[in-house]
Amino acid sequence: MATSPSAPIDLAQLHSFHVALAQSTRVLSLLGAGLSASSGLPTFRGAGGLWRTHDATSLATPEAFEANPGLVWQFYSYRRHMALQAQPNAAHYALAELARRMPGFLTLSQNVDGLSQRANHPPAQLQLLHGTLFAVRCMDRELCRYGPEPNFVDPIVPALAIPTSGADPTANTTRHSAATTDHNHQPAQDLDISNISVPLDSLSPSDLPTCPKCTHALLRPNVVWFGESLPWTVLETVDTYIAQPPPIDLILVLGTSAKVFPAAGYIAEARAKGARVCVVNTDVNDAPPGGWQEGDWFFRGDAAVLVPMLLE
Ligand code: BV8
Repeated sequence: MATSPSAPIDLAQLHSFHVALAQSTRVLSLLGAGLSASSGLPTFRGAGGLWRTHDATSLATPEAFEANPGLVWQFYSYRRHMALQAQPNAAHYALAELARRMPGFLTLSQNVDGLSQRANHPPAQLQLLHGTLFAVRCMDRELCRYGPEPNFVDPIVPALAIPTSGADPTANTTRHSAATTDHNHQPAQDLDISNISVPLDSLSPSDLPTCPKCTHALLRPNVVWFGESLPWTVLETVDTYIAQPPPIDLILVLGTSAKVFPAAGYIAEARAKGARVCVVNTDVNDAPPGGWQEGDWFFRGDAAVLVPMLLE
């Protein structure tokens, strides 16, 4: 590891990274929630993390959706709203700029927030490993197969609007009527999802987004839930990139705890193809799987500040 975790950025290490980047033609980046933290989007495992109050697997699995579509849709509606309110930060733009100037650069994003896309990251150089909040598809994958279709409507259906903070979200009002008659309601925002005890009996399936094609099945967010395979086209694209010569020069690991697989596994795969690893993270303890190795760079701090410095 090249930079002590507590030191301010080491200019010698920054220079050595710049030299390596200037000599590189094939660079991967692996993006995590920390990249969007400065855009105001909470990470999953950090303080106040979205999943601190709800374990990931209690909200992001097909079984959770099957058991409680109202809560799971509330979680996603809340995140859709937050992401739409957020703006890409300087790191998103710096990565998009690197893609434009380096044809051999490929971004692997674990983020579903749409901020890389809104920073005009060239789409051919952006692989969305875990899908996006802003597309929906029909749950009926046998007969219907509607979608994925882009969808930026917020809230996606009126019943998913969350009461303004003045109102008592726990009031036993049936949300359905409240959402249609009480003009104080506004889309899900600020409130921490874990503080909302939704009278779920009022979120009947008919209140939730339903498929416009088959009209009977629910729509779901086009994200990859735990226990689901990453999209085969994405897997194939990434595997092809990693397998093809010449070797990979660098992998930038930006704002990720690197705990979710197979995404985190790409770090070791890139290393095996000769890549040096550059980590940007606020926490030195979130080392790449397998730990730090000789030649790694570690730049501690906010990705929104450090990534533009690294890629300038
Ligand atoms: C699958 C979409 C098989 C939904 C997400 C080994 C191999 C394969 C699978 C597994 C395996 N071991 C375990 C598994 C199962 C599982 C898994 O990995 N579990 C984990 C919990 C151990 N994996 C799966 O289920 C995957 N599917 O394997 O399928 C299969 C094959 C064929 C057929 C059928 C099935 C699917 C995983 C995808 C899950 N979906 N997202 C949604 O978002 O709601 S994952 C979700 O969590 C995110 O997308 C992201 O990937 C992950 C969160 O990670 P991070 O982005 O890193 O965020 P986190 O908060 O953890 O960390 C933030 C970091 O930023 C921290 O380090 C922090 O210090 C830092 N930071 C904070 N602020 C800043 C900062 N850094 C810089 N600047 C700052 N300002």
